[in-house]
Amino acid sequence: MDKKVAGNSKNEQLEEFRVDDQGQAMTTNQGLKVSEDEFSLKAGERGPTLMEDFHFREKMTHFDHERIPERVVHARGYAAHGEFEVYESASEFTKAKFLQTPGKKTPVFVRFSTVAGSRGSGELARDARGFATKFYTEEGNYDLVANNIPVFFIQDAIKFPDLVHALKPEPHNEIPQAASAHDTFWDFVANNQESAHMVMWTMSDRAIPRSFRMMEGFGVNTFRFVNDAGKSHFVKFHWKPLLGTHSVVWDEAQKINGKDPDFHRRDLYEAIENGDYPEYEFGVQLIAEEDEFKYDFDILDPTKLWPEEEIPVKILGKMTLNRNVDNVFAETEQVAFHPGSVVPGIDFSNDPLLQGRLFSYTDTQLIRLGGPNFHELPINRPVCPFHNNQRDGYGRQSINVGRVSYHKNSLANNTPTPVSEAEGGYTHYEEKIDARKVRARSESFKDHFTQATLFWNSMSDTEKEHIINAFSFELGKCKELTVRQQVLEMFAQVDLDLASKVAENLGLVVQGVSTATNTKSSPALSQLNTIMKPQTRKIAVLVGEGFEEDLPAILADLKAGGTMPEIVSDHHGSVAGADGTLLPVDHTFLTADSVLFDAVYVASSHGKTAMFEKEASYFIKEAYAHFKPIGATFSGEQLVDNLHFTGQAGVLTKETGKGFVDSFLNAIAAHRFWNRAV
Ligand code: HDE
Repeated sequence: MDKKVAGNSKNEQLEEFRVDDQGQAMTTNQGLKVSEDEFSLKAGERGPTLMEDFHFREKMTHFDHERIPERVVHARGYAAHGEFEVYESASEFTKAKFLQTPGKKTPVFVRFSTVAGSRGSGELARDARGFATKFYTEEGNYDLVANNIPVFFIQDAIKFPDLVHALKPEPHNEIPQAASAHDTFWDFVANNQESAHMVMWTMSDRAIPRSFRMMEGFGVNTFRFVNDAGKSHFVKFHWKPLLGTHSVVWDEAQKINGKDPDFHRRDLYEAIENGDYPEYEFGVQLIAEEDEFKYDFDILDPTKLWPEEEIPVKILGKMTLNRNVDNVFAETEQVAFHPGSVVPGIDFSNDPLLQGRLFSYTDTQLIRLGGPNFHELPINRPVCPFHNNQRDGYGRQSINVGRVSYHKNSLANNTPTPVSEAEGGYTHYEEKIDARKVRARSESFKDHFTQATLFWNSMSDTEKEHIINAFSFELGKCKELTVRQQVLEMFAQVDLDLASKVAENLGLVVQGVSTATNTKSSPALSQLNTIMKPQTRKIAVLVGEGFEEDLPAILADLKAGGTMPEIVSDHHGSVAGADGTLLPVDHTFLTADSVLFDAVYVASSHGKTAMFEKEASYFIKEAYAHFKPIGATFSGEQLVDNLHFTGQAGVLTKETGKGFVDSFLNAIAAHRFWNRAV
């Protein structure tokens, strides 16, 4: 896509800061042309380097200072630009200008992330994912700093440092990286039981997404919408991906981390470069102020979700990500999100997690981005003008002219001046508060298990099995028996069957009595009920020399169905069909792996080398073990038959032509076939 597209105010603003070095003479940062960049200035060819070599000093000093601290959480992330378009006016509930007019577009920047790992960690960690969106609105930046899980581990922000210390690699040996499968995390869980609900989610398939393009986003905290008349609603924010919500399986996730630790960013980057722009609908759940106490959970408690069956998600618009960044450091790394960046019509609730978040983000950015002027970085600048009396500090870019930098004043006619609400001035919602100052948790926050059980009840049998396996893996990695036992006792309060099955895998028994009684479920929570489509799915097409002449037409039909067939063979270059047609090879068995694809299409049983059959069989076996659709035609059927997979769910042989393509596309849309006999 043309980076210089007009009509997107953020993109036009960024254009002012883009620098293209290509074709230019090399200079120092002072603009001095450089005559030599490979040799430092020396006293004689074999002599010592001289202090006066300002070019060497400048180049090395800059390099020495190239790194900034990574984010204390959400360090590993990837971002893209896009736009948000309104479907339906939200004026009944909020006066936020960017949500008023159907068809109105607002530029956005979205950063996805894992939470626990360092900047260079594998992207398929079992973890929550960040999903942070900056809307560059005409009233200032609005940040929706969301996750792909709708609840959180803790109820009060003061516990966040404890949670993160427990989750991060253990301090005495810095192990394990980007993983919750260790003693301190589970010790925290067992001793801070408000985490029960979120842990159910992080042990579920939600924590190993197939793609950033296939994840839901949730604002987690309860916010407020306020309309023009001053009426307030409590609101929870949602993103719903138009490709549906899908995950990989745990064995696959671990292997992807080795084969391609950049799997998620590569997927996002390539989809955008291919024009397959990721899309997410934006929705809100609303509760009128007067209904605050109508529910059997506290709507300010961030460990609780609002069941969508009870409080439906109202879809207001759609976000499309359509442009990759030019420079990952300048944009993705330097972007600074803050849940406190709001616009008129959006306000906060008293959710104690949110209240603490409102402090933490700017604070952490002050150290990460080196001072108070990070709002001036191109990626963080609002697209509307900004004026105040804040001055100076590291890296200041604006040259504020004039001598007045205080309010009130007469020398500048008392400007810049605050403006009234009617003129767009932000006013805080005048919530009435009559309370005692206390350090306490509300009684209404004390039920930690009912919704954890709701989540469990809502899972399909397959999803339940994955959760049992996830707990068994994670606790199996804990060294301390007491930690394992405490966690078992805790999750027996969610569901005894769950805890007993995990206990069995660990060679332990649940000792206490389960008090779990909730029998409710929420179908919206199961990923089996999501959107299923084949679009943008990657197919590994295993092809050897002498392939059948119908193959190119089948591949064209698969592409027309929106999938991405890629040729895998035993050598690079191209493979020749029986009629002499050449197909360029995208990958060999050495560079590709079944875990990097959604489906396998076996079009040949042999290749140039004897290794073809062995390598192809391994490829198919692994895809089968991960429940992926497998299609086979021509001699490829034989390979699948040799493995005794013919006739199994999601294994398509014995079909040809258009019939094969249609069935295969349907199978790919189904994502996985959980009901395989072996
Ligand atoms: Fe964050 N969180 N968080 N968080 N969070 C940060 O800010 C924090 C929470 C989320 O791509 C930090 O700039 C506290 C919930 C995302 O740049 C930090 C608490 C949700 C990102 C911070 C929470 C989030 C962050 C670290 C509990 C989902 C990455 C770097 C009270 C709604 C944004 C930074 C990006 C980042 C604090 C809990 C989402 C330390 C204190 C709940 C997506 O300020």
